[in-house]
Amino acid sequence: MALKKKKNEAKAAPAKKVSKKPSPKKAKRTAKKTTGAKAKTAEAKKPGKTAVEKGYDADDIKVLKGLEAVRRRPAMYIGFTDQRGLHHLLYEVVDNAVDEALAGYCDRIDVVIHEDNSVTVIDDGRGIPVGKLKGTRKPALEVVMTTLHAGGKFDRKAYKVSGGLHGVGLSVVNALSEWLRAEIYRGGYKHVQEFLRGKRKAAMKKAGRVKGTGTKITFMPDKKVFETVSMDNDVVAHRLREIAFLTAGLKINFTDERTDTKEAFHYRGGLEAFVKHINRTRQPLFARPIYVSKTRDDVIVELAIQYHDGFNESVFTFANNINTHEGGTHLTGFRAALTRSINEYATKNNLLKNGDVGLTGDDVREGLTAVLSVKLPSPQFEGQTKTKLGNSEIKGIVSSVVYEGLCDFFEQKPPVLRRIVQKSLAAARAREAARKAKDLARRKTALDNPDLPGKLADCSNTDPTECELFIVEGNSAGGTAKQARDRAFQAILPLRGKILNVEKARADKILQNAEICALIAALGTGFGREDFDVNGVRYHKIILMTDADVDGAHIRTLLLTLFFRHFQDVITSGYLYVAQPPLYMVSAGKEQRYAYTEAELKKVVKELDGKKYKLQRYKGLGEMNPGQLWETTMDPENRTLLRVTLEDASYADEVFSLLMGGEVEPRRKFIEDHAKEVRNLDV
Ligand code: 0RA
Repeated sequence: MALKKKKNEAKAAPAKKVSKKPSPKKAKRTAKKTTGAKAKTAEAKKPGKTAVEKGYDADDIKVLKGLEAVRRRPAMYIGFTDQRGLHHLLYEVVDNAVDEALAGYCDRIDVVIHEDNSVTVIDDGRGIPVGKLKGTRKPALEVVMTTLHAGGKFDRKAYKVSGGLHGVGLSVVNALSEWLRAEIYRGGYKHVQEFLRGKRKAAMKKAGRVKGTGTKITFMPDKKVFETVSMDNDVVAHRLREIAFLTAGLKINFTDERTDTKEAFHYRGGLEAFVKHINRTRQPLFARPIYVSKTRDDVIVELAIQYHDGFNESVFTFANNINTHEGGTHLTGFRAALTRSINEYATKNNLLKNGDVGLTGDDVREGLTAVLSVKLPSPQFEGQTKTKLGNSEIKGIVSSVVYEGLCDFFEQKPPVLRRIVQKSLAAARAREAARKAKDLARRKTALDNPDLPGKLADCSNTDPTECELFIVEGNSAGGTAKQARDRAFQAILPLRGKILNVEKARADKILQNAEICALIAALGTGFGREDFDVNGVRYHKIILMTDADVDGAHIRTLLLTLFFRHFQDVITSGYLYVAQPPLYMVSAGKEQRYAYTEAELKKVVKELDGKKYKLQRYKGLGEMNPGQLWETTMDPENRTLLRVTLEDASYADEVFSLLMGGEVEPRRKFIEDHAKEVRNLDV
């Protein structure tokens, strides 16, 4: 789960960081950067030789201006200049190689992160064209690498990615790289060209004869642009595995020379293998996933589904290989078709009794694992993180393709249909029983009780937009937090020990858990399909504040899973945060400094050069006194909060089901793979 934390750090935009010592320096650095960029522009405009005199033509000037814009406003092209943006550079190159695979010309991609953080992507596709491009005096390679949106000249892609951050083009990768080297194998020759910050270093050269075709691109992300140039092994591996699942047969080899690790992703079964992979910790109801695939109106629809003996729904959707975490029209179409086809075939086969009123969407999705992938000509991405598919025509297309596919399948495999219907009926009965129990128990449960739980130390302000709720692990840290807080707008809810494993529980059982009931009452949102309403939320900042040790990480994962499963709108509304308590305090004489990461600790120690210092490792929040906790973690002026995205939470959910699932082997492997990070957390 250290992995989770790293991801978070990369993902969320920090709120204010004021007190951290390096920030004035950082500010200076940024200032320098800006003036630096300005100076350069000024230089280019300096009187003297004009661009034309120097041998540039109008096209060259356009090129320089285009890439200069990318360097000046990188976020406009890649979204962020933190680790997320960094990863986008790699994904852009990989996506281009995947396009070759989708066109049927490439079946292998090698990705290597080198020790100096530069990255190489090699594919065995056709190779970027190297001939002179019509209307220019340059090889196509150079145009592709130095011109914004040059892709249009080739129009290799049937399924363009627009609106999102993908598909920005190789020239953006080039512009944001300190250096880039392209090697093209094509027409019997190796061709090489190098670039510096988006500008060609020299003309493309032939460098010997070769057999076969392909492209090799090595780039060094620019330290002047990115906050960090070190890619996260886990995040990259996760994405490459996803791409391999989505592109059946494609071999992706991933080498990280920094850690001397290699992974190979190759799935002949594509989406079927993806679904089996997700269910690897669970007991499936039938061995082989149901698979549907069809192209209609230029839209490719692909779906694999398998039920398991648990209660959760795990549906992953993709549009043009982009993970649509926020769902969209393809998901809506799929859900409608699933409910309709199961109900129809259940009725047709007399599987519903007279008294049964029909299965609801919730009933047919209990214990469902599915992956839905669509490819469409011009996707529109919406939503907070631009991961929601908006094209309205897709709903009907997916719905009809899936409906027909499932009907065909049920026609051929009645035993599988029967098992699904049995499972859905069990879900329907449990839901009905829970509803009755709830009606009976109304007023008795914390759920409907307007009284706030006794453990909650509420704030005096009642305007949700100004209020914060800290969910704190353990009574002792809870006590410190209560003393530390600003009671006007900060509320504290201490949770005792481990909360319930929601992976294994239905709603009725969840409501018997005192900790969760206290949380529901404090949130004010209600709970469950009919009662939950994010508009009732009493705090617009809900902050998970857990210890920086294994237990703390575990509880955070559990809470993220709970929110992901049962309070999802709290996440999509942007109300859920993770607090960032410091890992270390370094005291030298009267001076006290905090370090929030291992890297920061190194820096602080270096800056104290020679001075005697004392190092304290905070294992738990309880080790800080109220003043320290306020100053480092709770004071809005000084703290760093990480906003949780749906992607973070769904990742936590995945990690969690792995850790809590019944299967021992995948769990053992996971713990082994991450043993080092876990140890780091618990020194
Ligand atoms: C433009 C046109 C063609 C291929 C490519 C670009 C291409 C780009 C990348 C980036 C990484 N690997 C790549 N492989 C190919 C089509 C070439 C043709 O028609 O022969």
